[in-house]
Amino acid sequence: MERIYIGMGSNLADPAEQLRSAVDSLTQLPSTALVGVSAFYQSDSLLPGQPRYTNAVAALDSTLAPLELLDALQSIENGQGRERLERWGPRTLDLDILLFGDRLIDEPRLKVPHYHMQERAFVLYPLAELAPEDLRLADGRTLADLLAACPFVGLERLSHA
Ligand code: PH2
Ligand code: MG
Ligand code: MG
Repeated sequence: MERIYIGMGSNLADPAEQLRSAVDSLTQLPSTALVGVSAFYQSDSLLPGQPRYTNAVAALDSTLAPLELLDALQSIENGQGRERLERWGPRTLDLDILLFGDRLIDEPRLKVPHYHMQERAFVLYPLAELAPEDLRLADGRTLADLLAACPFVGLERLSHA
């Protein structure tokens, strides 16, 4: 059993509803328990000219293998109308494996920890609602270190429901 953190994001077709529906699907995953979901946060897209994103983080305990979980997450994305037209295009649903226990994964389909999560406020602040501040990332920095280096700027915390 490993603790897994999933970054969730949407900037199309009622983003908060997309995230709620994704959480529902996470509860249906085999060999997996949903441990918690952060509040939802809104922020501007990293790419200008796109609608604002709604983001959240979910914590799972699972015995699935990383690529099994990735397949399951991609099928949830696809089930919610995700179209892969361009890298970083607007999307109905993005489910990213941020952390998978303390594993370092470097495979063509899956890199963990998720790239750039260390400096993204829309990942770190929701993650901090679920994970201990002494959680250590691969480079030795703790979540508390990363938060201290990442101002809470441009984020709007929404209520949960
Ligand atoms: N995801 C992207 C690109 N830009 N911006 C915000 N605010 N939130 C995201 O999740 C996000 C983004 C590609 O995955
Ligand atoms: Mg993403
Ligand atoms: Mg993604």
